[in-house]
Amino acid sequence: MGSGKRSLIFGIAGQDGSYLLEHLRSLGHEVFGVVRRNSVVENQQSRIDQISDMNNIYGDVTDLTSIIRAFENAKPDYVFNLAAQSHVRISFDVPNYTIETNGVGVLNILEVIKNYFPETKFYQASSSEMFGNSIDEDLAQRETTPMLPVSPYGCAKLYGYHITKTYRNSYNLFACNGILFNHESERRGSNFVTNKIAKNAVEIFLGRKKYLELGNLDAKRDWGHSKDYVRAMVKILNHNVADDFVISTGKTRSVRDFCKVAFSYLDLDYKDYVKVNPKFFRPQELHELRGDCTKAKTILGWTPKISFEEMVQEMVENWKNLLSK
Ligand code: F7E
Repeated sequence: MGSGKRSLIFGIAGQDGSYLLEHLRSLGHEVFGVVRRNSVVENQQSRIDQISDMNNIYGDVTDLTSIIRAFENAKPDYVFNLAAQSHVRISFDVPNYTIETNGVGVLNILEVIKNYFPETKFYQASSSEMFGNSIDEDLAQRETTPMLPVSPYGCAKLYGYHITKTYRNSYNLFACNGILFNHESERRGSNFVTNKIAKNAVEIFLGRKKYLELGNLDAKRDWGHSKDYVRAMVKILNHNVADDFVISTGKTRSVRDFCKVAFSYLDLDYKDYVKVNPKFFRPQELHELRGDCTKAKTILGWTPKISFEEMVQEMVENWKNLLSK
């Protein structure tokens, strides 16, 4: 049974976009998506091929006319902006592009909402990377923690965060930020550390590789599952007031810890295979993240359901299935 609601997702072909599409469908929404053109057509929609329909259009958040076209096509009640240059290290290589997409892209969507679709509810994918190395006394980050980003990615996301709040307060729009900590799954790109570890561990297990090269093994992140986090996005827009929420697990683990768990599923000791290569260091590192999502738990009734161990196992199993074919 349809809910009569219409949702538009910018970035529908990404990890979160694909899970959000499935979740919104399960809630009875009609879902529309914007995908970016990719020279390898198979890469364009690989995550949503199985679930895709005719409701996707080509577009880009840096291309205002394509945004307007997407809105006219979808006539959305809800808009989710998940479109981004999402790799923090690569943002040092393509800073202008990152700012244009992750910063100005948000403004472009907000301008369309303000001028033509002011009743539309808007979700902005903000990020824990905005905190940089700023940390509260209890070593956690929450909605009130000062934001001092340490990467072009973090700076661009901080602009997107503030412009969303500014448009909410200036024009009375229902515009919200989800401040999401790292979230992974088997659909995660394999140049992010979690899926890089999972993939390489399986390649080593299958005898196709001898070792895995990583950067900073002591960096700590608060890793949750993308499936849990897309549920939070919808809850944020279903709340009766527009607001900003941290979404996290509250637990922090190092890259080394991730290696330990992933390799152990294959009965391997990561210490025998993992090497540090400074090539993967960042010009500036964000050392530790641990999110306090008390506000989301209390106000939205959201809690993460998938454990860290289940998530790592899923990622390793996925590569085992793919690579042993
Ligand atoms: O790095 C360290 C690296 O690239 C995690 C994005 O979704 O979450 C993500 O950003 C940590 C960093 O994610 C390698 O230095 C070590 O400390 O998986 P990552 P990220 O940079 O935390 C935030 C919340 C977002 O919003 C972003 O869009 O792992 N690390 N060795 C490595 N990282 C990579 N990628 N590759 C390595 O070889």
